[in-house]
Amino acid sequence: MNQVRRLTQSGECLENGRDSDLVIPIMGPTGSGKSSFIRALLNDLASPGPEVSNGINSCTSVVQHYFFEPKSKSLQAKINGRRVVLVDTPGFDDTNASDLEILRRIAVWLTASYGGQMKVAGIIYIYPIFPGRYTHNDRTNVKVFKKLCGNNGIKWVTFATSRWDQEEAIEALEGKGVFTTREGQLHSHWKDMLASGATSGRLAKTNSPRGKYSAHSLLEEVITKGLENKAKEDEFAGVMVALQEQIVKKKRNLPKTAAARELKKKLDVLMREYNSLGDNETVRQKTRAIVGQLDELKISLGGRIKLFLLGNS
Ligand SMILES: Nc1nc2c(ncn2[C@@H]2O[C@H](COP(=O)(O)OP(=O)(O)OP(=O)(O)O)[C@@H](O)[C@H]2O)c(=O)[nH]1
Ligand SMILES: [Mg+2]
Repeated sequence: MNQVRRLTQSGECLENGRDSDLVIPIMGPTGSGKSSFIRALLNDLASPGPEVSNGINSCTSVVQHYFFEPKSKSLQAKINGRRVVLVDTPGFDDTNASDLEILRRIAVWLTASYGGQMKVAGIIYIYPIFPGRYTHNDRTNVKVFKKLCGNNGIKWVTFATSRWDQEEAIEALEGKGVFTTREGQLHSHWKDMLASGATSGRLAKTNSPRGKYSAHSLLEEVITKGLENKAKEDEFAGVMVALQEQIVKKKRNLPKTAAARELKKKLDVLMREYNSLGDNETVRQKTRAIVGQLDELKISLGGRIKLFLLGNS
């Protein structure tokens, strides 16, 4: 638990968790719509929701949980008095915090809440269907996410694409079926996880429980799937994600977890990219930030590269 205690110094966690809680972390890149999804669920219940930003900078900086009490009778019947805990997370590629810091904040919440015994009922990964390209960074972020979940966690994952409310407007400009085509392309990027039991869904920015791609129906699907993954008949199983299990049960330090090792690979590639851009102040700043993270992850860099990067500072 030392690792957990050390981690909690830099982050939030949920105190007084109940075994019966249905915990659902919401993950995905910065700006993908994680906080908007939670707001859409909470707004019509007049609860204070997470902050959402339409600026260019990342918005959510700490992991924060919200309790959701469904109005829908069918969902109420399914959860049968349990609390639904939605966990908003900051996305990788954040404007203000490094990927390693983001991973640390997520690890803190997952390991420190529920005395390290927390089991999630589902994990939602939100990615915007439009605009933008599926970049190398997007691919590596999903790889880190996959390692964070671990093999056991994959069947609890739902990939949700956001921004489906823009489909009609964009089709008018770019032709019929453009969103469906993009969705198919995303599914092919996620095919391994989809083949291993992850599912997918669509989201639109709406507060209406009856909206076409409503946050409510997606959440209901996720909870239904989570409750169906039973340990024994009539017993909710839940899953401990790999990141949590490796820190709590296997007592690994964060840098030794599979997710952090995957993150190292991403940083290595970024480092090579910046190195090839030549020597200027922006490149030096970016590479210094990456070197800091790699150092923390105990990557041994060739002395020559380090000298090249830091020698000019
Ligand atoms: N049209 C449309 N806009 C959306 C949708 N989801 C999110 N947005 C907008 O996208 C922007 C970013 O949304 P956020 O919910 O703050 O994204 P986030 O994933 O929480 O971002 P970080 O907190 O920075 O990690 C805001 O302007 C939202 O209004 C959607 O489904 N449709
Ligand atoms: Mg947010």
